[in-house]
Amino acid sequence: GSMDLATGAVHVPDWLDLAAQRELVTACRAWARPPAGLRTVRMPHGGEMSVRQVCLGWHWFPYGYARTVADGGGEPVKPFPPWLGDLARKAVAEAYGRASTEPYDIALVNFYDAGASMGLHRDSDEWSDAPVVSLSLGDTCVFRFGNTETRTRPWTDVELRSGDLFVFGGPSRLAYHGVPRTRPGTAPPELGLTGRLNITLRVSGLDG
Ligand code: MD3
Ligand code: FE
Repeated sequence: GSMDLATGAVHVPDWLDLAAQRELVTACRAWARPPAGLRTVRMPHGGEMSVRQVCLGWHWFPYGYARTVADGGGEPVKPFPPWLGDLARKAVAEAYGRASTEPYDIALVNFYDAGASMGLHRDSDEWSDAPVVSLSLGDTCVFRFGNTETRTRPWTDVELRSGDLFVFGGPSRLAYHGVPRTRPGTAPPELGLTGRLNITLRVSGLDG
């Protein structure tokens, strides 16, 4: 069954069966290939994120979106396939128990190797309040869900496992969150995946 972590933050463990997980891993591997493939995100003050990322539909950079790989070679970003939008609406429908007609048009795929982590942040670069859909594949991680006011406590740590769905909408849409660590070696062996993948599906609120 699903669990509400906060209003609008719904965790559905084991939402994807193994066959669906394998299909998504295969798709992520294809998206990771150049051009406009996997890249290291550079922060404006010179740091690099330990998580590597590939974008579909819109290219994310700190702090905005573009149609080309702004911090790479300027290649056009890969298209967002319609089936991912269908999957996002189905995820929202099942997590919230109501239909979704939101125009999902962005996928951000994060690749975590054994030492990778993501600091506490808010996702505020989208011009839409549509829920963010998160799908986890591979190694288990510790996911930290904070509050909407400060980057400090209170927060709650939950484990996200391969196949889990999380939907973040309503008052949780702008909550601070991060991934302090993964648990290397915990991926289901049948996936043939080293590390962790997270796919977030979003509505840009941008046109075209
Ligand atoms: C809560 N990704 O890509 S997924 C991100 O596991 C990101 O790679 C993490 O944070 C990951 O921005 C966490 C869970 C998640 C995603 C988006 C959210 C939680 C969220 C947006 C708003 C609130
Ligand atoms: Fe985020």
